[in-house]
Amino acid sequence: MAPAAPLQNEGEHVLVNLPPGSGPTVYKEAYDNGPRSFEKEIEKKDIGSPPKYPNYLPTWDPTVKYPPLTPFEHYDHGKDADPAFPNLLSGATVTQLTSNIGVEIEGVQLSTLTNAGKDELALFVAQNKVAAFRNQDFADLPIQEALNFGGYFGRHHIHPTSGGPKDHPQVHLVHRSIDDTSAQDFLKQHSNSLTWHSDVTYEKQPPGTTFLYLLDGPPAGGDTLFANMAEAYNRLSPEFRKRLQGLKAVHSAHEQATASLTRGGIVRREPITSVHPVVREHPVTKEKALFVNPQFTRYIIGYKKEESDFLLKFLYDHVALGQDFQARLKWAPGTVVVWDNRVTFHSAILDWFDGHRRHLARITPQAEPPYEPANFD
Ligand SMILES: O=C(O)CCC(=O)C(=O)O
Ligand SMILES: [Fe+2]
Repeated sequence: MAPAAPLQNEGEHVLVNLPPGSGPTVYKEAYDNGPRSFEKEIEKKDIGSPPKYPNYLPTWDPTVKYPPLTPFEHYDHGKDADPAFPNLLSGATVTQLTSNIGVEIEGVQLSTLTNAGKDELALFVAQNKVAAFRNQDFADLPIQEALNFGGYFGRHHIHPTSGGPKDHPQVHLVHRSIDDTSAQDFLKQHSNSLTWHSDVTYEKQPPGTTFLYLLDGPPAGGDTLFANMAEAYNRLSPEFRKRLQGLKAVHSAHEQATASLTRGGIVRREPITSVHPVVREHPVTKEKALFVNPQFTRYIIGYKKEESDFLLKFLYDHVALGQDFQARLKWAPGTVVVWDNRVTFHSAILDWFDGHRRHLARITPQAEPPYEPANFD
């Protein structure tokens, strides 16, 4: 039997077969119309316009397996940045999207940045949480050059269940072909498509500075939401913040792997669980941020199930309702969005129904193991 396509949007890798004691998150499966067939996922050149970036179409080999990830020393280049950003922003126009999260930048070409400019990019993104760089040549570079650029920010993560461009498994692809109906099918049974998460937090060293760039998208719809998890933490009362001190949570890759296998997709690396602090510190800005998310966090260690579910649900609702610490990014040809995965949540919005392809590529450098702040105030 031909293998089914791997899931192409990590935000939709959701809870299945929750073991007892797992989290409060409501099950959301955007592919509940059953496994998509290999044939359906592969672009059919005779349907609609051909893909603009065929070199970025997803490929996968179900026989390829990767060993467990090994620890590595992450160096965050944001530490070396000039906080005036002379190498990043000279000649640039920067527009703030909200008071506390999100900027749009015109007049910078990321691919030409010097290392000093890249250092500043790491700090700039950590401070602003998410930055949309317009009119970039990133998608037109040879894929290896894009990877070389991203590799400056940390070791490339290879996603356990997604397809990648041929010969470049380090690139995570978000891809819906023109004839894909999974979003419509999902919304027949759900009232919204939100899947708030930080990427692959089940890893021991989850990603930091992360790059997502548009290859092809619908003329309207398919925006991406972001939330500022440092501001989400700051909005809590001092008494409540004290309650979070010392708490640790289990993050699990098992449900994502099970979901992939259930659909006939791939699992390239054995799923793991990791324990991370509920509040982490950013190594450069020293900001504290909430670090639990509905996709991958299962429970708080030491709490009974009802207590853990209650606390996690409160924190997830707090972020989902926090429009005053969220930003909504609109994609346009040439846009590269860079976020700091340590201090943000994001969610795709599956709201386009007009037979358009949506195709993005993610470069996902890993960062340090999350650590708890030494001082809670
Ligand atoms: O499709 C999107 O807008 C976001 C996908 C996502 O969650 C990711 O690339 O990490
Ligand atoms: Fe994601």
